[in-house]
Amino acid sequence: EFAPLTRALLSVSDKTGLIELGRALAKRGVELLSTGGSAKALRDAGLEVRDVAEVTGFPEMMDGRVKTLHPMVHGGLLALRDNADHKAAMDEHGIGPIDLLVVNLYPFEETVAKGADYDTCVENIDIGGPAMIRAAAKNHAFVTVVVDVEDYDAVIGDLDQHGGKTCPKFRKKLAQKAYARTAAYDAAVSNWMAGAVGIETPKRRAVAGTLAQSLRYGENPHQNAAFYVDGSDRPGVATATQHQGKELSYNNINDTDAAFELVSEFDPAEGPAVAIIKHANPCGVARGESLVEAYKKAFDCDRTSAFGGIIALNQPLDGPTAEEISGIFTEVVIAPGADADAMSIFAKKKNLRLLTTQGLADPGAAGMMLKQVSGGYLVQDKDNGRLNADDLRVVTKRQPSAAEMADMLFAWKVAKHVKSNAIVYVKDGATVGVGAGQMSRVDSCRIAARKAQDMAEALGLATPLTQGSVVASDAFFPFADGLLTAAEAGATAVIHPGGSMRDDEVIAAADEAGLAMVLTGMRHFRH
Ligand code: 93A
Repeated sequence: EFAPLTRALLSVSDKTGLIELGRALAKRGVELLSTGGSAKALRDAGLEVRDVAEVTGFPEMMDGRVKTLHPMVHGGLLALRDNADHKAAMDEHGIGPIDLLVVNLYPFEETVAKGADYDTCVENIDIGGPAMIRAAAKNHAFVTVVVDVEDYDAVIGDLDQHGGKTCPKFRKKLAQKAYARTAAYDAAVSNWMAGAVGIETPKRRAVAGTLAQSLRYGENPHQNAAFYVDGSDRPGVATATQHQGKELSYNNINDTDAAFELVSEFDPAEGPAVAIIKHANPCGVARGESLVEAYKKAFDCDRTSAFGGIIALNQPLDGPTAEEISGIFTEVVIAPGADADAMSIFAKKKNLRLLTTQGLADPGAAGMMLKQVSGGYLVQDKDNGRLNADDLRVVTKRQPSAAEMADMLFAWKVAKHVKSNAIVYVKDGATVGVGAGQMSRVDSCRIAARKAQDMAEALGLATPLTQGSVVASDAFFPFADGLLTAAEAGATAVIHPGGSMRDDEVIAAADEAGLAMVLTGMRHFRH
């Protein structure tokens, strides 16, 4: 039969709540054992404490590196209380049981985060703490282990509920949490060391997450979900400040990320740009003379889809743009800042979430992407490929005009952020048709052109905006059909990677249709 708690060992770096816990335990007749600083804190509060050094018969030594690593401690934690041999060993060596272990570890993660030097980080690797935690957790049939200040109250509550014992289910839960803590701690140490010895492995990134937010649900309400952050301080959805509106959902975070990464492709020095995202795909991206003009142009690409969208700006939100955005229902706006006018306009829109960042994302920065498949993970570098006009090869008889070239580079940047097969029509620095996520490229060409046609009707235009546009394709045209569809829609220039077996056929078709075509030699699949 499991006996009431008799002895607790408290050894904590974070002394929050320690005195209260010590008092509550002492009041319930539990003897307190403790290490240097923890013992002092308890004693200063007037509590009776036994030093671990007295129990082990060894002083804490080597700057505290060896304080609890001793059979008098580990025997007390690991002994099976219902095993005759274990009992005999305890009697023979005078080992007393330790029924409750309360430890929080040397603040290794905080020390690294503070930018401490190498030796200081090493000195903050806790050895004795994890050893005790793992021992107590292994022996959860008899021992209660606490690694989180947040659990102190629950332990006292449990003791009271069970007449001075803890409940087996609760001990098991705490043991699991204890192993999660030591695993995360060791992961933090190995990540830091990987950095220190210059290893930048996918695995290193994959284990580097900490829970930032428990989400209400995932992509759908029956899916549980959470948001983990990797500790990076780069501008983005993970580090943005939310000024108003309810918590972001799983889909909001995904879409906001897509919007912000896309708009960050557009250097603010070259003027304002706006991206509107729905279901992780852009339904409008534009540059403008002003931010509000850029927004209007982006909105006019596909007004239907923009409803309930997520908007990203490459410049701080201003009053006129905020006013214009307020005209329809929008889920989230993310921008590198917002002025007072904009803030007061948005304040009236309680449901609209406004997020501000410290600058834009760096589209050229290295990063990792992680995707789960059944039975494993796919890990790859982030697609940070970028082009300059000099990388392009014109393959048609007709050279593109300067205006076509500018629009093609714009379309190419957008296509990188559209789910494959991606087709993007652009005119005068604004998308005018986006075809996303189709299994055949020609369908993406058709859908994008059809949507442009629909918008022309809605806006009362004589011809769709694809007339005189350019078109970008995220991968090569395997046949001439997609290209011819684009030409029919009125595109005059085409940008794509090239590299198809039928490039010659595709180029000949372009020449015949009088199109200008440039090859990038780089592909931007995105799935
Ligand atoms: O340096 S250690 O790895 N060696 C040990 O034997 C040991 N035992 C407990 N660190 C050790 N601890 C850690 O000391 C605990 O995990 C806790 O974080 C800290 C509490 O020290 P103090 O009570 O002196 O403030």
